[in-house]
Amino acid sequence: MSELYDLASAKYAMYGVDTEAAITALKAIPISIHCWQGDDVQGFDTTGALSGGIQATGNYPGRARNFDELCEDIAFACSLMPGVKRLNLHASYAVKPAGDLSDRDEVKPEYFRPWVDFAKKQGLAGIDFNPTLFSHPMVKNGLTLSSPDEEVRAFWIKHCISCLRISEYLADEMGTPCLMNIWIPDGFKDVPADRLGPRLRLKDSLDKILAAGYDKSKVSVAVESKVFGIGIESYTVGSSEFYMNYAAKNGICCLLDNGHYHPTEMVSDKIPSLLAFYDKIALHVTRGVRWDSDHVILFEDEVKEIAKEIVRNDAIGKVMLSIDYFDASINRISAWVTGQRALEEALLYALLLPNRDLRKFQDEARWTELMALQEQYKMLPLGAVWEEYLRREGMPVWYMKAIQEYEAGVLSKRV
Ligand code: RNT
Ligand code: ZN
Repeated sequence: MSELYDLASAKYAMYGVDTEAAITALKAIPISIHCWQGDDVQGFDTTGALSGGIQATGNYPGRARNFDELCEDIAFACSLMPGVKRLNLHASYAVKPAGDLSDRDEVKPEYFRPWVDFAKKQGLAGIDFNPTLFSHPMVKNGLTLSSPDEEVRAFWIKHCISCLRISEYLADEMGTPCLMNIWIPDGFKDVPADRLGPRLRLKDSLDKILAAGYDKSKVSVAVESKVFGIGIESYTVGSSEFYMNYAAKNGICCLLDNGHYHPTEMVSDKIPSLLAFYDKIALHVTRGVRWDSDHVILFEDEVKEIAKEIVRNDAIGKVMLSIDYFDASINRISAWVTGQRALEEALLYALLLPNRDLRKFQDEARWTELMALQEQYKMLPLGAVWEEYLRREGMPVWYMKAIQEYEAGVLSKRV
């Protein structure tokens, strides 16, 4: 143990906070690592551009172009990310046998066996899954599950049901439940003539997907709302109100992506609202800069607030955490690591807060002390505890040297 850590520990102890307990708790919080940061959300089943109102910008060299390269990159990134890690996959990352021309509606569990083998070999704690309802020719006029075209709806319903089977398979194989999250890009660029019709069709499609049945002890189904996307500015079918009501009435989960709300709307404030009603909630942690830009997460205020709401409400086991961003303008592995570490840092920050005292100040209306203590606390030696945590996880504090070596030895050869 370093001298610096000992001093930090003593300092936190003055506030009644145990740094050892915080490190132990942090180490056990699973974070699902999104596979799509490694290849700019390309996937393996289409060659076309990314669509659906989401965009990865930049052309930094070294993008993973296939399963082997993506696995190599994820494994390396994981070697620099502390804590318990899960893997978050999209259906578009199916590994099909050569010559298999089946479409997304026929996606099968066996296509994910190579991922299961990889995850087990890497010691990942589980796999989460997402049907992929974008970047595909069956997204017609920008619509999927809410399309007025019955054939389009049927295709995507079948896709989602196939994904339920894959999610069950992943849960069986990994021995931990799988979160299956549905996000659709459906919406309109300009003022719609009918706002209700698409939502009723989406509701009906979701009903049909859930009616297919799935093992609830193995799979949690979540729906991810959004306010708008690029090219889909005026109306989004899967809005926050729509999905919150749908999830509440149908016993499924809400997934909150903190890039998916108006800029002054805070996901940190939504977490306790949902905790009052739901056993479980899911998060996509990202960083929106002026819009849902999916920048790399940094150790910033809103991420800290999100972490605080999870920790101080004893909701660590109730909130399923995934990271979700895609930056193609910098080294993609560094992007993964910086973002995952920022979320871990925020969780550590939250775990080290004197939450009992702060709550007492609030309950006793001691606003002056509440403000002063919250501010003073920001100056405590968090970095020393963070470095000790990394040391115990066997990871370097400054990881750029490893990234640069990997870039020279592996990424730069991908031409
Ligand atoms: C899009 C959503 C969605 C995607 C991934 C690829 O705005 O955030 O979660 O980022 O599914
Ligand atoms: Zn998301």
